[in-house]
Amino acid sequence: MRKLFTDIILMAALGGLLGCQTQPNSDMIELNDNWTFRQAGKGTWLDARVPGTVHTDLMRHNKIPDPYFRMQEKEVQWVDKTDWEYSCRFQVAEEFLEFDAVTLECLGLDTYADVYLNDKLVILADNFFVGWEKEVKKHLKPGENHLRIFFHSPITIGLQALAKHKYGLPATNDQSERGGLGDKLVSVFLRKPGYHFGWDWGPRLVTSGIYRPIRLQGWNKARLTDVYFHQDSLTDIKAQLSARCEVESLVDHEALIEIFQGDTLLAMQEVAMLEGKNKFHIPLEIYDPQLWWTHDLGKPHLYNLTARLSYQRKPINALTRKIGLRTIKIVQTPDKKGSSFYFELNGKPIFAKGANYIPNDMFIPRVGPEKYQNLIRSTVDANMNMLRIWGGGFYENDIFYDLCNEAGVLVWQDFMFACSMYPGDPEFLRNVEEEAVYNVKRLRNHPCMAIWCGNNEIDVAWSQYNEFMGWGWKQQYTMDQRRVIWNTYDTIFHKLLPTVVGAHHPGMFYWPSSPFNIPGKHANSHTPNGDIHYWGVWHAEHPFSAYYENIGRFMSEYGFQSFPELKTVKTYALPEDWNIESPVMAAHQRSGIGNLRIRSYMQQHYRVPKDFAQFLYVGQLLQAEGIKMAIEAHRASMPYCMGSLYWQINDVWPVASWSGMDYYQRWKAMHYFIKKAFERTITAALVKDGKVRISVISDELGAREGELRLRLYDFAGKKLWKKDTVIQMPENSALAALELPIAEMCDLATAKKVFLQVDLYVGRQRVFRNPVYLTNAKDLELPQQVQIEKRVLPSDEGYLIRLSANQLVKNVFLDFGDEVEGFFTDNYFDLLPGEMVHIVFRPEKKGVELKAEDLQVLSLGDTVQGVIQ
Ligand code: BMA
Repeated sequence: MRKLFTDIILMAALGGLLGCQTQPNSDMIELNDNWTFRQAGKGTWLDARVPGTVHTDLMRHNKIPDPYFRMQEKEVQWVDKTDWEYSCRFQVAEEFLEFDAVTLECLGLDTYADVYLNDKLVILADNFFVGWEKEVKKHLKPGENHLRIFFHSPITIGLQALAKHKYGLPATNDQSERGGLGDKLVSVFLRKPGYHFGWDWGPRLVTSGIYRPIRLQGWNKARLTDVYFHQDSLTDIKAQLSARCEVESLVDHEALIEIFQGDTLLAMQEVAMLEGKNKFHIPLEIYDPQLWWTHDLGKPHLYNLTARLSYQRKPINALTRKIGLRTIKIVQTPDKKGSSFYFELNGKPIFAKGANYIPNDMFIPRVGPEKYQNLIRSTVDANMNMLRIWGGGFYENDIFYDLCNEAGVLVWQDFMFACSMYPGDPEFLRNVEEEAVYNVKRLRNHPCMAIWCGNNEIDVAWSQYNEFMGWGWKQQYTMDQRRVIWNTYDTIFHKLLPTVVGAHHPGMFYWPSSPFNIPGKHANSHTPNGDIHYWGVWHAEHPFSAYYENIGRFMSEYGFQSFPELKTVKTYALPEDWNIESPVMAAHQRSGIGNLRIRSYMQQHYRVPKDFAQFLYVGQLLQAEGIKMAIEAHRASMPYCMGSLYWQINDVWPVASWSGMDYYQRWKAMHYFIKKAFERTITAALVKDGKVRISVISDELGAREGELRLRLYDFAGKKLWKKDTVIQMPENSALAALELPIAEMCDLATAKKVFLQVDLYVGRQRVFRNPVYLTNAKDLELPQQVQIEKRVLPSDEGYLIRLSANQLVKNVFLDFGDEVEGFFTDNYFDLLPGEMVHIVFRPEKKGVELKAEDLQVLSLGDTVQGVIQ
């Protein structure tokens, strides 16, 4: 049995590929059909879906209720405490057994699985994050064969491991109580996604199952098992690469390896294979290289490269990879304050704009390609160039990285460790090392890969070098236990993982933890090195303006919660639950302080609506305004700060959380606000201490002259004051452009009835518009019952919506009601008096007929009637 690296391998039956022949030298039998399952040893066999999970199979047969609905999560907690069996009978033709070798490939098993082929134990799996393979020809027979997989309860395995370890280990988000385990935290002993055991945005659903495809691979003589196109050097003239090929051979023999770009032969080499595993490095060159860029800086050009293995002059198999030519590094140059921390792509410093990313579901196999496509499309649409795959989930499916490659989005990749300490027995360390090698090899060809990071927040949580910092973990242990726990941490994150990255992804930057400062010192909310997670806003109740005071070199986490919109709430809560304190709503709010925080910040900024739907809406505006301010603050501190990744872009289920898009991928107000705040050129305004401070930020790669045109209007559109200022915008820069005392524009009473329109012009073109309010939203005297002119016209993309009003309509929320699903190109925006706004609505289903009367409009002015005093 071996851990397998094949889920991006394209083992072509080379009948037609790059040459012609009659007898295929490899062939595949997919084993994803005809599966049945049952509780181990009990009950009847029911049909099962592969790839899938026990929970989703049980749901399909109505054996368990949908755990996402109301509080039904409770009712399914028994599922992870029993063993499950999956069984599949399949046919093998006599000719298939003529192959020299047949390999059984299981690309993903969740998690402790014994695989039997015709009653022979062939694989003993113990890690979710890797694939498995085994040569099984001798166990197969012509005709019917039988595959059976026994899944041990992960909880049982975890409890055994915990008992053996003698004392527990910290795992802050493991909701053991909810799983009926009291204080027994088992997640840390299992190499399985941490979030399955609960998180502060997710339920506890500890899955089992065959979560990636299974197949039999027949092959002759030899096969390529891996190819890595390592970029040795890159100039304007050429890229020098080496194709690092791994070949498994059944014979000692000569063979030929050729490298093609499309149909063009780039390199070839005769190789002498020995029986067993072989490694060959084949140099190749690509002239006039087209570089891979993030979408905001250029084109993400990809090359299709194929390595082909021939035996006795006949091609026998091939592997194809899409690669990109680019240099990526992290620049840490010492300066007066500390040292820089920024990504440099093809020699250009980039400000990383993006978000943290968690899995898209508790049940990973049911996330289809559309969900991934929509996620990456929404990333690009919102002007983001980086996503961080956070360490409590899983190393994503290939499609995620493929889409990032194509879209020009960089990936910050955590290893799968988060907010926990881990055991250090040799068996666990061996397992971690195999997992790291497997995934580094699987992901290293992707040009989107920008950094490998050891873990999420463990360095700061344990706080080895400062007794008074951290999350209070180490104080629970004896000095001996502390030494052991830290030594294990040190071994995994400072030795094992960087060694694996160095060996298998040479040149790629490794960062021990996020956040991380410098060796021997931990990150806090303003350390001048490395990255920072700033949670003072939210956890410590700092005001939003504190985003301007807690800035580091790279802000890799900060966030603020909101509820999803009512349409989404309706999928899990009945009308009688529509109160954020109801048990059902509370079950979909997993942060203990969540509701408290939302309420207290809302009281500071808005009038708190009594109406539930309006409360959800205002909550979304609150989140959007807060995170917009964070992004503006970070960008205004460029180049000191060179990255801003908010927590978190998506959700695993319908829930109140820090997400910008909910579980159904509906954009929250925040995602629309982020899209604007991440535009290449923006203005940012901070209203504080009776002044408006305006910054101009440009990510353009060239210097420009611009003009700031400021206009103060009342809510009926009457101009009260103006100022124009010419500004110089150097390339990639943030400029503190203006500081205006409010008193210079208007008196305090008027400040409640006006907005400052900040327009930035370059030449004749307006490149950014930002309406700025001089008081808190709750103090604004918003016009009531404003007449909005609405037009809804059929267009190529769906519908064109035209809106205008003669008075300000703040934070217009458009919706076509529960029956019509679709996407608005803008929403939650301020409709300024006299301005005509054009928006496109793309209905999900073609053929829906929509009219202006169908368009529902809610605005902030509508919410001030029924407020909680
Ligand atoms: C961050 C993350 C997560 C968590 C989030 C919200 O620190 O790393 O662990 O979900 O905070 O609390």
